Amino acid sequence: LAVGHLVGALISPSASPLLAVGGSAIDLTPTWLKDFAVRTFGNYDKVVLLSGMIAVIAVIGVVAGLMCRRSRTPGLVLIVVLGVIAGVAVLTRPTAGSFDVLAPLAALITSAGTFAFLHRLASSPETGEHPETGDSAPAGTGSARVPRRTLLAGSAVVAAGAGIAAAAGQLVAGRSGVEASRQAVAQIIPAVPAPPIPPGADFAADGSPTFITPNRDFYRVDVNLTLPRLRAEEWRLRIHGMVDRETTLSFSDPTKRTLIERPLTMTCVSNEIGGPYISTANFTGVLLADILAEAGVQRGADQTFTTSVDGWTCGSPTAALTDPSRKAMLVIAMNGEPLPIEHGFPVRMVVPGLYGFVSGTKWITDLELTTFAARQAYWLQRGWSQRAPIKTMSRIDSPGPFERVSPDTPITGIAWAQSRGIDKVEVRIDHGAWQPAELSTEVSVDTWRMFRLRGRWAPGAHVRSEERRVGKEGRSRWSP
Ligand SMILES: Nc1nc2c(c(=O)[nH]1)N[C@H]1C(S)=C(S)[C@@H](COP(=O)(O)O)O[C@H]1N2
Ligand SMILES: [Mo]
Repeated sequence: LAVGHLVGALISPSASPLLAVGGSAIDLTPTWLKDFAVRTFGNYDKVVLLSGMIAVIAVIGVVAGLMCRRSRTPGLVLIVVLGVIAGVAVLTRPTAGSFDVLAPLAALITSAGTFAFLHRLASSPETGEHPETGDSAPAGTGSARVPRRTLLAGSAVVAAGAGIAAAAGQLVAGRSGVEASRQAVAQIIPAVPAPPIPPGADFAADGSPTFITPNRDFYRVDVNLTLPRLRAEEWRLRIHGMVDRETTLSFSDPTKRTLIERPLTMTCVSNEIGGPYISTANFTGVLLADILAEAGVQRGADQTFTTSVDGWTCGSPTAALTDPSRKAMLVIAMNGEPLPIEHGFPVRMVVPGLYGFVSGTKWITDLELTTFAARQAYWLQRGWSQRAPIKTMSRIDSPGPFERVSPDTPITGIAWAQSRGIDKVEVRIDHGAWQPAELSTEVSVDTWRMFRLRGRWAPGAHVRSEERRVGKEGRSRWSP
């Protein structure tokens, strides 16, 4: 596995057998299981998946070892079976190239060779285990101890070799030049900068989030076990399908256009009540409405189907991208710096008012005008909605669950209804009367709004509930 990972790192991020099998597992996971994993492990879901895979392979290895006391055939068969699974996983990744197969092949050959070598050491007549009978030689006899030591030494050398290969693989993968390419991007200065965030835009001193989320704290959701490696100078965006003029953009293209910067709140549909998958940043980019107008969208192209460099796909309603008041963007910078790699470097899409899975394509490389009838994107194939406008929601941030606070601690939180805006938030304690909360200064209808309720609370345990009301949309309520 380690050798396969190293060879894979030299070829492409998805060629590593371990990562390819993990990626396929993510794509094949039924939605209920994926929801369970996100709910239970949160941002650690990928670590849990990879650790689980390694644990399963270790158990298979132990079982195989026990089966090979008499003959090495079961072990070799198992290696070939695992090798074929890895080969199939690698070759069926959406971005697989023909060289990718070298990684699982290297893993298979190395595994077979290593296994044969260790099996010979283990079954040489002087070792403790006798291959014919499986009996142990009497402990402490000189003839048994020395070869057993040889076997242990052989295993240690193999383990060390694997460790070095795995570490080298990680090192090579990390040195792909993407961070260097990101550092080399000249400072991105928007022609139309975002207005300064007004005082009173958050209640951070009383426990709400800060209005702008620093990049390192911005929530991250994607199906990637490894980050794609796409350098700015290699980036191309092909615009095609139901358009009058096909075009291909390169990275110098957006930087030459009028760059606008604006604060937007992004949200993930997988965010649970009280959950963390919501953040706000100042995004800099170009308006998709302009780019699509240049390409000339043909009548009937109701879906804009975008693909990222690793093959993930996304279907957005074209009307939301061409509507100039919506201000959907191709984004190249976030909070004043080039997009962080995990947030889509070099270019991503952001559309206010739509959940990320139908609008937020990171590492975008292909944009096709088509119809909803013609193509189904990644999450639609897995049972999620075709059109996914962000719903009105809220979250109480402070006091936290089971927190002990003084009786006059303010209750603070956030409410959001991107593209419509928040008019009012009401809070109630236990099952008392609804009380209107104070709202933070509104920055735009596309960003979250903070609320705060001051008062003096009676000692003891309380439950909190809140109500949001947004324009014409009416009320919705729950008790988190
Ligand atoms: N290439 C790619 N883009 C993607 C995704 C993905 O899995 N792959 N996930 C989407 C989802 S579900 C969300 S909510 C947003 C999250 O963007 P962020 O990680 O920058 O917060 O990215 C979207 N873009
Ligand atoms: Mo999402």
